[in-house]
Amino acid sequence: MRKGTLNRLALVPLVIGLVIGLAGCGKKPPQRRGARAGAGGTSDLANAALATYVAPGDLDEYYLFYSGGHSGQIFVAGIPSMRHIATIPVFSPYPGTGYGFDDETREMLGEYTWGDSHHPGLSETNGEYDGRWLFINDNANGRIARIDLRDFKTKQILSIPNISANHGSSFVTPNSEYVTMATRMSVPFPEGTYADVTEYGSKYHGVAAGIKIDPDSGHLELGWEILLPPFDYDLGDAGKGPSEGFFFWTCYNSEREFIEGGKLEVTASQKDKDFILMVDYREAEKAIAAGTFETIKGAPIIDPAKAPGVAYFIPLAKSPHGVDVDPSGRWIIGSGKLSPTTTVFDIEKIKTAVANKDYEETIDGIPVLTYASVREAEIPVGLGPLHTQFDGKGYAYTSLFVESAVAKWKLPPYEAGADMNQYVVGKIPVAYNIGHLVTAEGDSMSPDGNYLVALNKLSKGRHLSVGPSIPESAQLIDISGDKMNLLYDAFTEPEPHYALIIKADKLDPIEVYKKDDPYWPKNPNAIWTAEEARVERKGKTVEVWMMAVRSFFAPDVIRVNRGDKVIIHVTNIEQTRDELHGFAIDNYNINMVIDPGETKTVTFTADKGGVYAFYCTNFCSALHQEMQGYFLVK
Ligand code: K7E
Ligand code: CUA
Repeated sequence: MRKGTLNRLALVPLVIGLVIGLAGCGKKPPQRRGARAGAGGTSDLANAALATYVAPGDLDEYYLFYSGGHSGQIFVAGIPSMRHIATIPVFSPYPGTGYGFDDETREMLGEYTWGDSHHPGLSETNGEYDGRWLFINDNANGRIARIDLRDFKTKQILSIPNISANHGSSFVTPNSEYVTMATRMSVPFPEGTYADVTEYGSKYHGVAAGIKIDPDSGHLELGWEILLPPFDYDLGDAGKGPSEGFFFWTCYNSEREFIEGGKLEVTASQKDKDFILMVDYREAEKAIAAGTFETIKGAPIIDPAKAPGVAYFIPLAKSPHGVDVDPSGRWIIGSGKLSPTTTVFDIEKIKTAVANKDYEETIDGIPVLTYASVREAEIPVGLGPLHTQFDGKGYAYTSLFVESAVAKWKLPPYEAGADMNQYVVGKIPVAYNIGHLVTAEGDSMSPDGNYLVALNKLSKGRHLSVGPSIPESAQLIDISGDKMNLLYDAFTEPEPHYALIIKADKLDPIEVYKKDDPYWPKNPNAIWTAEEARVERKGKTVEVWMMAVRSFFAPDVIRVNRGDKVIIHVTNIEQTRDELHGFAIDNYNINMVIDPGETKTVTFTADKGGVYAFYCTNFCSALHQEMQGYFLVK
C-alpha cells in the first residue's frame, strides 16, 4: 500500500457493486465462509477486501516474519496482503535455495537437519527496529541463529553449552547489545552429566544466557550464563526505557520435581504461584569483570548465590507462559495459563522492592520479591492468556488460548479501587486456539497500532481439507479503530509460533552481490572470467573453479577417477538482479543455487562410476535448458 491508495479508493464502489451485483443475480455464488462465520455482512466484507487488497504492481506496507516451529524455518509475508513471499531456511535444509547442500551451510547446520524455531527477534537501535538482523532460537538443540536482512540469509548458527531446549529466546535489548537464551527443560548440570530424575530437585538445573551481538557484524558469541534452580524457563523479553538493563523470563514447575509417571501438568501446578525470573545484565557483566564466575564446559557461569543482585524472582500466577514489556518499558505483563487474569508489574515498584530487600523468601540464593509490593494490577482478560502485544496507544492485546480470542485492554494508570473489568475494552474471536499474536512493530518502543496478526494452532474450517492435519491460519486483524475487525485469513506453514512485523521501508535488501562490495567477506575461490575457470588435480583430490553465466558453465566437463575427493566452487558472475544459476549433478545429490555475484562450494567423494550430467536448476534464460555439462567418473 505504498502506492496506489488512490486506485484502491476508486475500487470501493466497484467492490461494493460487485457484492451487491452477485447477491442480486439468480445463480448464487458459493457462499463465502467469512460471510457464514458472521463477519458482519457485505459492507464489512467489502471493507476487509479493500483493506487487504494490494493491487497488481503495488507493494505491501510491512514485512511479516513468522517462525515455522519444527519446520526449522522462517516465513516471510507481506502485510496487508498476507501473501507468503519467501522462505528463509535456518535450521533445516531447503533445496529451493540450495541451503544445507553446499559446504558452508552444511557446516553451519552441523549434526542436525532440523530445529524448532519459535521466536524471531529483530535488531534494535534506541528501542526501534533497525532492519539489520533477525535472530531466531532453536528450541530443540540449544541454538540461536542470525539472519542478515540485506540478503535474507542465515549467516550464523551459534550453539552454546549447558542449555537444554532454548525456548526463552530470541529477545533483543533496545540497542542490540544482547539477545537471550534460556533452558526450557532442566537437565543435570553441567551438560552431559548423568543423574536420575529422582535427583531432579538437586542435580538438575536451568541456565539463562546473555549472547553478545557484535555491533558491526552482528556476530553472536556467548557473554555469560547464570545457573538457576531446576524450573522450566519459558518465555522472555528484554526491558526498555526504565526497565532497560533487565531480562525477564517466566518459569513454571517451581515445585522443582519430576515424578516419573506423575504427569508434569499435574505436579507442576501444585503451588499457586510460579515466577518471572528477572536478570540484571549490567550486574552480570560486573560479576564477570570481577571474576565471580566459574568456567564450566567452556562457559562462564555465574552462581547467583555468590553474585547477589544478578537475579530475582517475581511471583506470578502459576504455569505462566508469556512475559512482555510494554512500549514505555514501565509495565511488565505476565500471564499464568491457568488463571483468567494477566498481571501487570511496575518496574518502579520492582526497583523499590529490590532496594528495600522486600523479599518473600530466597530460592538457591535468588531473592523472591514480595508479590503485593511489585504488582500493579490483575486484569481479567479471559481464559488461557498467553502472549501480550501493544498498539502504542495505551492498549495491550492478549491472546486467549482457551477462549480462542484476543482481548484488548487498557494499560495503567487505573483508578484506585475500580472494577478491573472496565479496562478490558474489547474482544474478538479467532479461529482458533490462538498461540502468539503480533502487532505492527509491537516489540519496539513505538508500535504502529494498525495491524495485529493472530497465529492460530487448530484452525478448523478456514481452509479446504487436505486430510487429517488441518492447515493453521494467521488472521489479520485491524486494530486501528476502537473495535477490532477481522480482515483476512492466511495459511501459515506449521508450526506457527511468534512473528514480527516491520515497516517495509526499514529494510534495504541488496539486488546482487556486487563484485567489490566490502560488506561481504571476499570469497577466495571466486572467479570472474572464463580464463580463471580450471580443474586442478592434487593426488586424489580434484578441485574445480567453475563460472556460471547465461547460459553455460565453464568448464562444462569434469573428469575424475572413482574414489576421488571432488571440490567444486561455482561463481555466478551475473550482476543482474534475479539472474540465479543452479548447479545440480544427476544422481549425486548435489544441489547448489548461486545468486548473482555469489560463490558456493561443494565437496564430495566421487563414489559412483559412470557419466553424470550436471545442469542449471534455476530458470535463467531462453537457453536455460542448454546450460548443462558432464561429470565423468572413470
Ligand atoms: Cu507460545 Cu514457543 Cu512462544 Cu509457541 S511459544 S505459541
Ligand atoms: Cu542458469 Cu538456468
